[in-house]
Amino acid sequence: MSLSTAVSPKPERGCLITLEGIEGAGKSTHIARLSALLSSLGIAVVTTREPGGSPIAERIRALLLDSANTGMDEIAELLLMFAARAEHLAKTIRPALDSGAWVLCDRFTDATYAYQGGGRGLNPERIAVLETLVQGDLRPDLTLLFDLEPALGLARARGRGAADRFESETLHFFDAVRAVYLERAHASPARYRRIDAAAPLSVVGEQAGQALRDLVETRRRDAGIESGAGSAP
Ligand code: Z5A
Repeated sequence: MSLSTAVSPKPERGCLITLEGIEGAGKSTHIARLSALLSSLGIAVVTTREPGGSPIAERIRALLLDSANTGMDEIAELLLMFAARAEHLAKTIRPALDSGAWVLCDRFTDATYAYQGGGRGLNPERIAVLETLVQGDLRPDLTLLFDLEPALGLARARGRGAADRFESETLHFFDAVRAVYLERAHASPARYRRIDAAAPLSVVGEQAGQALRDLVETRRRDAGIESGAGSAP
């Protein structure tokens, strides 16, 4: 018996899709609907978030968001973001992608460039070093950028109650965060889809859904699979 007949083929790696944007842009609202959309197309999906997404990473998240930790050193904050990400990748994201599932992640490394780079003013080259250390060559296949005026996003988010350590930042901080997101999207248009997050919920949902359908279509075409619900890419 030849070995090849006994081994099932390795599943094609899933896609990593990240949702980015400032506070209150609508990422958490839309992630569940996007997951349902992918499932309806016959794709296994894992939804997750950063910082967090695995037991140790969630404990690091609690440290990072705790408003009692005001004044945390900026490099410590950067390293904690990547420590959480290393755990998240090892325990959740890579196993899911390797099994062929698609991963929908509420924030990823673009948030580090935007918040620690733009907001805190850290050098993006330092962030890039950590990105390579922690991720190797893994990058998102698609990033949905929910773009919004910070004043509107903060008004939405602050309507929810007590602010965490990031929500307590100034409008100036969030302007800098948004500027980096927009620069990055402009620099790599093939990876990003900018979505006008000030539009009504249904319009935002339709734009985000279309971006995912386009990616599914591309993957199926590349794999030589006829398009249509029910057939995994
Ligand atoms: N952070 C970082 O600094 N560096 C990093 O590398 C990473 C993260 C990964 C995580 O906090 C913090 O960590 C984050 C950046 C930092 N802090 N900030 N700022 P989080 O996960 O708790 O916070 P978030 O990601 O910003 O979640 P959010 O505030 O909940 O935002 P959202 O998920 O985009 O918004 P939402 O919850 O879907 O919507 C907010 C409200 O607006 C809600 O009532 C919706 O019904 C409403 N909404 C949403 N869309 C619309 C539209 N289109 N019309 C009307 N109303 C709407």
